[in-house]
Amino acid sequence: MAALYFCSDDNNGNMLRAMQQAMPNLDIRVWPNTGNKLEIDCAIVWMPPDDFFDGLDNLAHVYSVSAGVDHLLLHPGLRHDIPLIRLFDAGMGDKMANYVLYGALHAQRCMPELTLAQQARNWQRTAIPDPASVPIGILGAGALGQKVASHLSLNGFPINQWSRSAKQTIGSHFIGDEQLPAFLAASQILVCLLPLTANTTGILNEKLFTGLPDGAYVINPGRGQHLVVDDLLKALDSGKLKGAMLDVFETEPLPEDSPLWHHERIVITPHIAAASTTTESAEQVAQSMKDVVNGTEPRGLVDRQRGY
Ligand code: NDP
Ligand code: OXD
Repeated sequence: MAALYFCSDDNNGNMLRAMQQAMPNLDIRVWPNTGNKLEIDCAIVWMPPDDFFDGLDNLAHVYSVSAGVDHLLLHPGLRHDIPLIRLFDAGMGDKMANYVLYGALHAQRCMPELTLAQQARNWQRTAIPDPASVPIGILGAGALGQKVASHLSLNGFPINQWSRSAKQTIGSHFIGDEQLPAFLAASQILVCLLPLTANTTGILNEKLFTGLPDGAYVINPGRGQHLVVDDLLKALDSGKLKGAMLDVFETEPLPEDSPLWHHERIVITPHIAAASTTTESAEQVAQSMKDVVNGTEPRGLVDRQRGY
């Protein structure tokens, strides 16, 4: 048994070392040094290149060093019958909670307006609303959505959460397309923590923005393809939305000529909302491998039908 490893942003090798420490008896090969490809029966990856899976004819499992698996579901070289196992929180929850809190405070403290006032040297004393009067709607109530909800709630914001299925959440919970309009109408700040699937691609669009209260603020650390950029720009320019904070983009790095870079009401971060912790990631991969060997379903097994 051998594993083939590739993590696109593991520049200092910390993730690889954590994997080696957590699985000292596993033969971990680092792409492109594959050795005999037929000995490889699993892959540990984040954003593998298009030819990564070529010739891995005995590949049986893929472990994604990420929460989102869209990069694998859409990978041109990965067979559709190979089970995918993803990370579940793995240190991302706390970081994501702080990222979203930062964006929420930016909106609640009227920073989009105050930043413009500063540029105009305008001493614009603005009445700051209490967090209790700024409800936040979170699209997604999974591993990250729930962590974010608790953190925002502890900071005084009322919470709405939206998901596909019923579950116990903090604040008010809305389910499915039928309850989406009520959820949106009640959300002054909207956070997207959905996985990218056929159903969620382009969900942050003109129709959805229209359903939000006037002057709402959008935070997207989900995936770039959730957002229809032109619709966002129109909603910002018309004043329907007062601002947005974006961490993820359809093309990353965000191209230099993107209009998003220069928009005065948009805060951009380069997909750094929540990196997973190396030790927790490696321990989860090791545990999932044990589960597979023991015939137990690993916690992060992806349901390919659902797309997450
Ligand atoms: P989970 O799979 O744990 O949660 C996903 C949530 O979305 C679930 O509550 C699910 O509903 C809900 N959902 C999925 N599809 C729909 C739909 N069609 N309608 C309504 N609700 C839906 O994912 P995580 O919380 O672990 O991660 C969420 C996403 O965050 C990742 O997929 C990734 O894209 C992004 N991410 C971004 C990072 C960054 O640094 N920017 C870091 C990590 C993740 P239900 O509960 O009913 O299944
Ligand atoms: C993830 C991410 O999905 O980092 O884990 O975006």
